[in-house]
Amino acid sequence: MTQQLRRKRTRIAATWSVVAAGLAAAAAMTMVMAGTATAATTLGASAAQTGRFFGTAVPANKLSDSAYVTILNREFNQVTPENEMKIDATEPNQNQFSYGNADRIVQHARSQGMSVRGHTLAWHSQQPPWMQSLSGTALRNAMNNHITQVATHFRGQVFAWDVVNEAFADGGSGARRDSNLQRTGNDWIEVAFRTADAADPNALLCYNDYNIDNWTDAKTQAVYRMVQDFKQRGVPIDCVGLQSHFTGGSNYPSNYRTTLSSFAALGVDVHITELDIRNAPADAYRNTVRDCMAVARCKGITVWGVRDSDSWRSGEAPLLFNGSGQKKPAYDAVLAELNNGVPPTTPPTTAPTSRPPTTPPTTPPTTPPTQGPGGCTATVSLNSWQGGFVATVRVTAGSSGTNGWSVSMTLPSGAAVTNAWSANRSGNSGPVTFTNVSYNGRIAAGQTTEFGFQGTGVGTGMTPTCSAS
Ligand code: G2I
Repeated sequence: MTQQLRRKRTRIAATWSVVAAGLAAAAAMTMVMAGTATAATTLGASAAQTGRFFGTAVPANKLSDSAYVTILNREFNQVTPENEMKIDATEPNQNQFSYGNADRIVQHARSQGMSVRGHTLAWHSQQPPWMQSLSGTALRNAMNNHITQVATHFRGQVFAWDVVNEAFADGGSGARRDSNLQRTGNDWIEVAFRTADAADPNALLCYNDYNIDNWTDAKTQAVYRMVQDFKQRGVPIDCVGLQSHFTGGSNYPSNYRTTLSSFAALGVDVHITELDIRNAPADAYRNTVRDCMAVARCKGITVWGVRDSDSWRSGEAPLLFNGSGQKKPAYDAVLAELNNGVPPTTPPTTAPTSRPPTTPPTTPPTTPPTQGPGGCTATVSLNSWQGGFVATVRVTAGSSGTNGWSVSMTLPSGAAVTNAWSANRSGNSGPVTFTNVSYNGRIAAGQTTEFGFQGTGVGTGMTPTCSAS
């Protein structure tokens, strides 16, 4: 890839981090300074406070299950199609592509402001029969064509791809897994990454595998060395996905955090991509989430299903909701840990730079104006993505400062506010008004404060008006 494209991706990813950190910082400030806000009450909102995602695998056929969709929409801010983006689903016949079910999941996610992880472009498993029968150059070309077509189709809608899935062998060998793809040549993985990068230079490109959770396992070490090698040689890899299926024979390892931080230290993000834990013990879930929160580049967690009855291993009841859709003890443990997190990246200058104290400060953080009202102005800046946006609103006091302020604007048709911070809100579509919270009503002459809100739809074209008291 060109350096230009490389920088582009880095910039976009960084923008997201800053937005996320701003969200986190704003939430933290609200908690600390106003003393009124409470911790977020859903998994996705809690993860978003620290710029992370909390998602789930979603199969298309569950989108018509209203009990399922209620939980999905309420709790999660990221989805991974469980099977619908796999090779057999998207290219059932060679060069005939089929995106119906994957598109349905993506559309649902976008309508809810959820991000989408793409899973997966190159894998030895779930290949359609035509691909299973190919080898050599014909297979290599087919792989590249598949990656190009699928990554292009979902460009702008998928923020991260599992480009290559499960390419290493189990056991102590540290070797590549034997497969038809591997037999096309050892460079097939890096070729897959370069091909994906050319098709979608803005998506984060991940290597994804299971049983790479225990730092001392040969398989973990082998994947680590591959990522290290890719980074050294400039192969475009941005992230490692640890599936973290602590089901079957696998358990949460006590050195899990070492694994997460070791991968992160190579300069890649870490995603926990398919988490489930046999019988869902609260402790193991708590430890897993705590480890992620402790590693700045652990950017999110995806559980492999919503309710136990949705799990590929339903017999182990490994998820956060029971078959009736009720929260299990593991849910409470996960939520508590997500609410304990610190921002993963450096917050903006107005934000606290370290873990916020748990008690509110006794003095207000801004200088009270000596007189007022003297008017105010407001400007809005946007960070947008497909299906949603974060608006940051800057309020500037006029010549005599403010004791309180109110900012009104009209949202474009189809846009709606999902949450706001550092301001009280009335309305969520069309005309909306934000007023100061207790700690940021007083602004000295010429000084500023900021609040923000997140929305679905397109947020461009909002013109805020400010009035002071
Ligand atoms: O096996 C668990 C996961 C391991 N990591 C990669 C993931 O992609 C994988 O997901 C599972 C899905 O959860 C299953 O739903 O992948 C399986 C296939 O490898 C999926 O199972 C398949 C069944 O084997 C098919 O018989 C079935 O038609 O699901 C298909 C759709 O329900």
